[in-house]
Amino acid sequence: MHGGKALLSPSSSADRRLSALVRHLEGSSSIVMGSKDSSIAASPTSARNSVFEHILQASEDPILGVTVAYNKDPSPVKLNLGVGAYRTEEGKPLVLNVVRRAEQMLVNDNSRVKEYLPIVGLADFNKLSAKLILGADSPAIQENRVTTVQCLSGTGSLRIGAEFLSRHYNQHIIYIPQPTWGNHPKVFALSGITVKFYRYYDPATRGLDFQGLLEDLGSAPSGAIVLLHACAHNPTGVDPTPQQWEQIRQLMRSKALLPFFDSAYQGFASGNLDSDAHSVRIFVADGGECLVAQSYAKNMGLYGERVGALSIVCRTPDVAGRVESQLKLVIRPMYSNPPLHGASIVARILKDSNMYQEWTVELKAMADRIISMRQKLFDALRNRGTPGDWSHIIKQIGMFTFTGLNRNQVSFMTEEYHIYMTSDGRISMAGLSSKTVPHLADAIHAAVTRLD
Ligand code: KET
Repeated sequence: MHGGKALLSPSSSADRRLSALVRHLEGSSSIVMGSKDSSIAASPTSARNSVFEHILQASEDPILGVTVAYNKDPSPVKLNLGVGAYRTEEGKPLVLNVVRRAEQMLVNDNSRVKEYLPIVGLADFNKLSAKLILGADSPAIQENRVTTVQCLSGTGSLRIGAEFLSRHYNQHIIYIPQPTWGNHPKVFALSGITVKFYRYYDPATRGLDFQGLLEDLGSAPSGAIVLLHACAHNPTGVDPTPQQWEQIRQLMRSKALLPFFDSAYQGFASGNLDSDAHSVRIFVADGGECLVAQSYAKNMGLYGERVGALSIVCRTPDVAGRVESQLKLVIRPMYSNPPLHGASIVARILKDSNMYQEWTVELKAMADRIISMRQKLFDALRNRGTPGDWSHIIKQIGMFTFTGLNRNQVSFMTEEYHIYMTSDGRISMAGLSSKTVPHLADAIHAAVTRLD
């Protein structure tokens, strides 16, 4: 979308975008938007040299690249614990029954057409998504202070929110947790927002560095944006307690810090959709403003359908209306309007109380299977007498275990045991099954006994 330099100097990216816009408005726009060196784009093709000759090979994405490496490995025992994608006990991807049923209904409904959706997406889907995360009785919804737009899953929702803030919010600094999902810094930096970190995880206790968090947010400039994982923090699996959330809320509100929630795992932490929305709801209950990016990739297993929503909770309906009008201007030149199919599935399920009920049961079953994998892996390591305290495996929450294994141990496990995971030592518990636990436990045991 913009030049690769943006990561290093977001302000120059914003400058470039502004000057491209000025040139465009002056009617002299002949350059490629975002290109720093227009001579490259303008150079004539010749028989021998590619106009792309100067382009360097980029490295694979730290998470999705793990799947690329896994796919190339011919070993029959290979195991992909990289990307956060749910697998059954048989190691197979899962399409929820309720999703299949909703799809059947959509296919059989001859009144359905394939017209474009509005720029903001499917109205029912938006309304029901806000209700799902904010609660059916949310005063903000009742007072019409929430604007929700359908976006391309969680990532697209974050990206639209970031772009909106970059254009219309006065403070261009975001604080994100250290560590966080690897795509967060890129999404915000490419939107022209300066990325800073706040302390979150303490490797010594394998728990929350709450003091560090409070200190860092306490010294953030007034009005700064703060990214918060709504639940099931990725990659650490460590969430604040309700009391700690309350302290975070008070601190943030006292400093007018703007909360931007990333909710990619609602229902996956506790198995309960309402409990997993607790953090977001306390921030909305105080009447203040916030942004929420929702993803249905994990909790409805709709990964490839790219279904998500961005909600912006505002002080008044009037502000919400104007915010929505500007969100449309962000979305229209990016992808015009979002896809119909996935949002229609979600809307069907959320609208019908039987289907909703069926979904919560299937969701709970996924969450429970992950929890049972935690216990199995913990027991397997204890039975092997693997050195170290592995209790964090059962204490952590959500899809991932942040094992504490280092980069060398991870490469050893990949080379010797064909186990694929991200280099920070994160494993997707959702990719594990009773059959593969012993293989993983053998690999961890060998890694920690042979390598420091
Ligand atoms: N936020 C968080 C915290 C997150 O872990 C993911 C995905 C997303 C947003 C985006 O999901 P989307 O598919 O755009 O709705 N995380 C997994 C997949 C990925 O990296 O894309 C992962 O961490 O493995």
